[in-house]
Amino acid sequence: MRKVITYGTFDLFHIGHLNILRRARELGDHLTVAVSTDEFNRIKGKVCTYPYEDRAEIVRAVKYVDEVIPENGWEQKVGDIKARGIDVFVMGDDWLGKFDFLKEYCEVVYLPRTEGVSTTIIRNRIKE
Ligand code: C2G
Repeated sequence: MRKVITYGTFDLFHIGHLNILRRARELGDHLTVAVSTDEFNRIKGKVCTYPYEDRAEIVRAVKYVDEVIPENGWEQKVGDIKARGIDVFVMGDDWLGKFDFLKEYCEVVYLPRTEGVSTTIIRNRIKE
């Protein structure tokens, strides 16, 4: 079984999130998604609209997702990849190159972001 993992906040779930999860799952047979906790988002400097429990539950309900785990910090990726026998690490290409150090442990794939949508754009549109 070819196992894929990806990481993210997934706040105000939108088509860009769905696209990356679908494409990540298509790279293997099993997709684990590590959803950033509220505490880790504070470290990332992100203020979320939805709390972790809601963001994780929404991602868990996506048919491309087989497993959701919490992302508590920057440093857990190597451990996750080893512990879970991950074959492919996937991120959107806004992270291009940032996780190449993981190539020692698994394949690293950066997928094109979905243009024109982001949590920030959605939040600003709601404010208008
Ligand atoms: N994404 C995308 N297209 C968009 C918006 C987001 O493909 N229009 C992708 C991002 O590239 C990322 C995933 O969706 O791979 C989740 O995006 P965010 O929730 O913004 O996650 P981020 O804050 O980038 O957290 O350790 C890694 C971090 O947790 C990544």
